[in-house]
Amino acid sequence: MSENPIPGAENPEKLTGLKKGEIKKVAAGIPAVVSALEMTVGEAGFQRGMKALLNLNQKGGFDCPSCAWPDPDDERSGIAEYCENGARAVAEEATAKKLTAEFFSRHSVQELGKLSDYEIGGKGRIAEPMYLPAGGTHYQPITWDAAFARIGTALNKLASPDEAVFYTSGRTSNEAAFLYQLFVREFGTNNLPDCSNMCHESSGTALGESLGIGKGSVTLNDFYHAEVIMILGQNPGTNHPRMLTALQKAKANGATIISINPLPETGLMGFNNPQRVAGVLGLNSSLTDIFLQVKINGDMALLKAITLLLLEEEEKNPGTVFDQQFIQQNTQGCAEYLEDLKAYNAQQLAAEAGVPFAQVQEAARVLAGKSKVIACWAMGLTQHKNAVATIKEIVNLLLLKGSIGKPGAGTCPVRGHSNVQGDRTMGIFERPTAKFLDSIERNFHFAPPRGHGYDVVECIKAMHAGEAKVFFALGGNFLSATPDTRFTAAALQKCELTVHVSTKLNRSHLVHGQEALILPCLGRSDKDMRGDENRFVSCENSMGVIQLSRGVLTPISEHLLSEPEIVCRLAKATLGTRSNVSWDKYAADYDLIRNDIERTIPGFADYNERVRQPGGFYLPNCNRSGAFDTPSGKAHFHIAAPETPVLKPGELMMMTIRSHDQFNTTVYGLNDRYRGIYNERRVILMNSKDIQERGLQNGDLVDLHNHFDGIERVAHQFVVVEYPIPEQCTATYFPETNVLVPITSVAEKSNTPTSKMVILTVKPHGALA
Ligand SMILES: Nc1nc2c(c(=O)[nH]1)N[C@H]1C(S)=C(S)[C@@H](COP(=O)(O)OP(=O)(O)OC[C@H]3O[C@@H](n4cnc5c(=O)[nH]c(N)nc54)[C@H](O)[C@@H]3O)O[C@H]1N2
Ligand SMILES: Nc1nc2c(c(=O)[nH]1)N[C@H]1C(S)=C(S)[C@@H](COP(=O)(O)OP(=O)(O)OC[C@H]3O[C@@H](n4cnc5c(=O)[nH]c(N)nc54)[C@H](O)[C@@H]3O)O[C@H]1N2
Ligand SMILES: [Mo]
Repeated sequence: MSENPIPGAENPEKLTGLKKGEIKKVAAGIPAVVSALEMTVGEAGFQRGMKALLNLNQKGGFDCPSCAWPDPDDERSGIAEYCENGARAVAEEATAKKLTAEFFSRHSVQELGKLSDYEIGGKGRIAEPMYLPAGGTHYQPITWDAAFARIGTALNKLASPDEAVFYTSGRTSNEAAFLYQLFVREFGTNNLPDCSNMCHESSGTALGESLGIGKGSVTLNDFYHAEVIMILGQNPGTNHPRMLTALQKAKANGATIISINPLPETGLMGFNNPQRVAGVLGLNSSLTDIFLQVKINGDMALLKAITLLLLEEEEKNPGTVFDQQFIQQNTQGCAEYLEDLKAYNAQQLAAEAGVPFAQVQEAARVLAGKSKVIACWAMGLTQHKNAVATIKEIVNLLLLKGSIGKPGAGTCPVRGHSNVQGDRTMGIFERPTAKFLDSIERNFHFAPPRGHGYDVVECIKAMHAGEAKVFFALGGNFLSATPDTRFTAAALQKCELTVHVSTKLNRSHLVHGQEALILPCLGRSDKDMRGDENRFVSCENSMGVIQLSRGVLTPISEHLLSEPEIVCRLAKATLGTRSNVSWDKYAADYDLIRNDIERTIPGFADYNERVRQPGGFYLPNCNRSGAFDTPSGKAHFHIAAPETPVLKPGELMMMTIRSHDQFNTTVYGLNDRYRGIYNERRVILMNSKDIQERGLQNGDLVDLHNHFDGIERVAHQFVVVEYPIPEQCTATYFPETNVLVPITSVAEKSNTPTSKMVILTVKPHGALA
């Protein structure tokens, strides 16, 4: 059995009462607009809510905190360039409800831990700094000065700077992220784990090794010139709704869309564009032309099957399918890759992937005749043991088609958090390059540590082993987002001090170290006033565009600080006269932070001037200009075999995914409208045959068991929902099932938890293990 449950660490294993509806055929349209408006206005009040929505993603307004999909470079929708889920993310932040010291004096930490994530999130914005002393039962107010002094003392007492860990979630602005890593490195460690470690780390690793840059190569404009768009392991209807608008336009321009997913996700299948009259009136367009319903992690086998069919066609008619000139001039390892590929059998690969061979042939036929291909992917690919190899397989296919570095073609890892890509650009990385550290050293005149720091999984293990003692988080909800909840909760409890810079209350505040602090900060939609100036910060979207973000709402409390100010005061309190950096200067004037980013990080020339231009500016991207920043200067083919897990009798594969009503660990509601699931999050989507084989029925109550590494992990009380998902595959929502994701099951090279591949046995609720 994994560690004993720690009070407050998990969502209560309580059911809320499933109501089943139909799986929706189209996404968005009127219901989405209505639901978004209702929520924003309901949470924030009419004036506040409308003000926020009217400024969302407008040039000069604030960047939507919901995802990293780019805004159009040219015209933006007059009403609001937002989607239902963007509006909900804003509603969460713009809420008029607030948590003051009085709230915390009325509710003990233990009592709050008994609430569900949905209930916790609904409590409101944290309104003042709060402190939980050792042995305390209730958070109590603390002044900002005393809070920073407390952290400084705890950090300076450590035997080594490496005993502290500094986590970042992806909503942090470029300015705050740059200062944060600068402080952490001057303090003396590279322990900078971030949410990216659990998210697109596999993409960064694969693309870096194959193409010389860890970011995608396409711009939004490329979508409008593409001939084929492949979408693998992504549910844009829920998680990147504005992407559907781009896909719709691409399709109108003639692109064929191939979707690869175990689930027929509503947004991919059909889409109503709420920004257009036709969409609001309910006229829908189907998006996907070819749907390949792979088994979980069948992607590598499927990609190889497609590529093998392409190779056969190319051999019959040389020069008609592959771009031989591109391959010759720009790549290395092609001949070896094709040699290896020939050893496979396409029909067997298709069977392994679980996709009918005729459909694979159809996809190959489409790809054979086209030369401008975009591949998009997200968590369905990155959170697997062989994620890096699978993403390299996508690159192999694009390289054969010469589909990188020309208009209408390229790589598109669709990022999650709205500034997760920017945080990495700013140096939030536990394994910084020597070039980056040299630049820090040159510009700031201190010697940054050179050894690698901890990523997310490593830092959990270090805290669990007592080797890391202070945990600091700039945003996020570490406990609920990370794997193996019981193990992680025990790890956090072993810390001397846990600190969270947060907008809203979450479970990570409730399972804490001996002492704990919550530091409340301004969110994206909040005004950041200094004198009568409303200051702005900047972010980088999924396609490398840097744009300013300026809030419009009056903060709910005068006690909130901006993230850059928090970092400056933390640095001063910790480093004092030891520091070479003028922290006061940065806190007073963000232009000075941007000037120093410009000096330190390539691509930011004239940062202050260009960020003020409407729409911002693009960072340089070697792939986009046809170059590959690898040691050889060439793009690399990589060879790897598909890895189909061998399931023991009775075992199933489980992917942990997002419902429509959540943003990661923030639960907006209990519905997953597109999948026809209402009022319940404790569900397991199963194939009808798997249900029958276990003597179960639709609606039965089951417990989920995982036995990885000889440890038993159990999550109780899930309702069986019959769903069109391939046999042996199941799906549940995170964070509820993070108790089942083993901390020791990670992707090769990227160390990302394998959140899309948990091996399960499903038993009637209450049955003995
Ligand atoms: N509204 C909203 N927006 C969000 C978020 C949110 O929680 N809510 N989160 C943000 C963040 S941080 C991120 S990273 C993104 C996440 O965006 P997504 O990656 O779309 O999120 P998931 O729900 O994890 O969906 C994974 C998709 O992959 C499929 N899948 C699972 N396993 C496999 C597999 O083995 N192969 C294939 N081909 N497909 C598979 C699932 O069926 C599902 O459609 O969204 C961002 N935007
Ligand atoms: N099983 C499973 N686990 C997963 C995933 C999965 O698919 N399956 N997905 C993984 C992925 S892709 C990601 S990115 C991680 C997400 O991991 P995190 O980024 O750590 O989690 P979030 O839920 O996005 O963080 C929400 C909290 O951020 C705080 N917050 C919101 N806005 C702001 C702000 O502007 N400033 C500050 N300082 N705080 C703010 C609020 O207090 C809120 O409670 O989860 C990962 N975990
Ligand atoms: Mo993410």
